[in-house]
Amino acid sequence: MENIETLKSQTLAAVAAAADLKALEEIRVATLGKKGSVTELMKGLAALTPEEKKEAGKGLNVLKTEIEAALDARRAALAEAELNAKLVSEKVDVTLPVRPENQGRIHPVSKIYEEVAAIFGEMGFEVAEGPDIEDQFHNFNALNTPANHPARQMQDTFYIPNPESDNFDDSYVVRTQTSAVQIRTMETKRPPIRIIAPGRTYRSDYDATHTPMFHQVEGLVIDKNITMAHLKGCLYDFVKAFFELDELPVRYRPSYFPFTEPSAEMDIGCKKTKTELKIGAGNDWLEILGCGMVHPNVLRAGGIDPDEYQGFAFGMGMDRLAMLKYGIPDLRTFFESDVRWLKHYGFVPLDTSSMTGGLSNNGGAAR
Ligand code: 2NL
Repeated sequence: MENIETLKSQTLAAVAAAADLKALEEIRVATLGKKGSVTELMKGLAALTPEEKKEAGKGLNVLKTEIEAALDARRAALAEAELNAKLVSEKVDVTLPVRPENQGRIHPVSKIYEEVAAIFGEMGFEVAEGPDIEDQFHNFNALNTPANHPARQMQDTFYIPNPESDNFDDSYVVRTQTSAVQIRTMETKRPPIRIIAPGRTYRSDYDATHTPMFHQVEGLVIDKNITMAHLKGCLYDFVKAFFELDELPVRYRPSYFPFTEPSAEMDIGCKKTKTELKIGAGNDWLEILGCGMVHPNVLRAGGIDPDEYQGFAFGMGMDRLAMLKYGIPDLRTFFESDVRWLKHYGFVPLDTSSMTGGLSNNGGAAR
């Protein structure tokens, strides 16, 4: 027993003094290992009488348990100390100003989102958002796009199976346009309605001007006595504010969308040369958006009486707006997450877009 007490105090002192995990492991091997001191003592039990064996064995078991517990506790304490040392050595002072070379950039599409929201916000529009995954009613049927319509074709639309139904009509879609957001607004709010719906949209297409995920902004105005003149005035003000030009020729061409009647496409004036596209006065035209008067069937689907209310709507691609405004040639590069690209085309985070404080702030050092 003398032996055991001495061994115990020596071992526990050594454990307490161990400076690292390696030292702890050496103590474990020296006491509890195959040839360790405690193990040797246990082997010695064989030579004792049954009475002696019982008592000494119990003492050794207690000793073994105590040493194991001390080792575990010291191991945990060392691990915590190691973590604390790491936290101190890797401390970051978040109040320090960002080094210019490390500063992040706002993606051009986010910038366009802010600019579009600032312009329409000034005109009294609210921003509405909705889910990326839609049912076919909100994405198609409610938009006067019936089941056999070409716009629904499998090659353009990404369908998502409905786990609760084998009927194809019940499958979901990743929205092909943001119009469903406006349908949902009509279902829940009474006119006057004045909203824009910016967000991600999806179509199965991929080349220099098409990516399977892209960004759209649609707009919807519904009130009594809304006419095409309101549409034209609103969109004219928008394009002038967006391209930051006092003079910008525009024209409307007749078009077709299932959800508007009549429908039109709006072009803005520009000058195209072999190497450059300059927006403003010139001999050429550039298509910028689609628009029209909301089809009575669409108003009805949203629970609005077309005999009492009329509306106009429009839709445009925000990625395309970014390409045109900031001269970015290939849409695919938008979504490659290349930091060099983002450094070149991105925007300084604190330069917010506003109609009074500057829309694009692109005169600064890094745009
Ligand atoms: C385009 C054309 C357009 C709309 C979108 C719309 C939404 C509702 C009702 C009526 Cl809820 N219309 N949206 C209308 C005309 C054109 O988008 O070229 N987009 C990229």
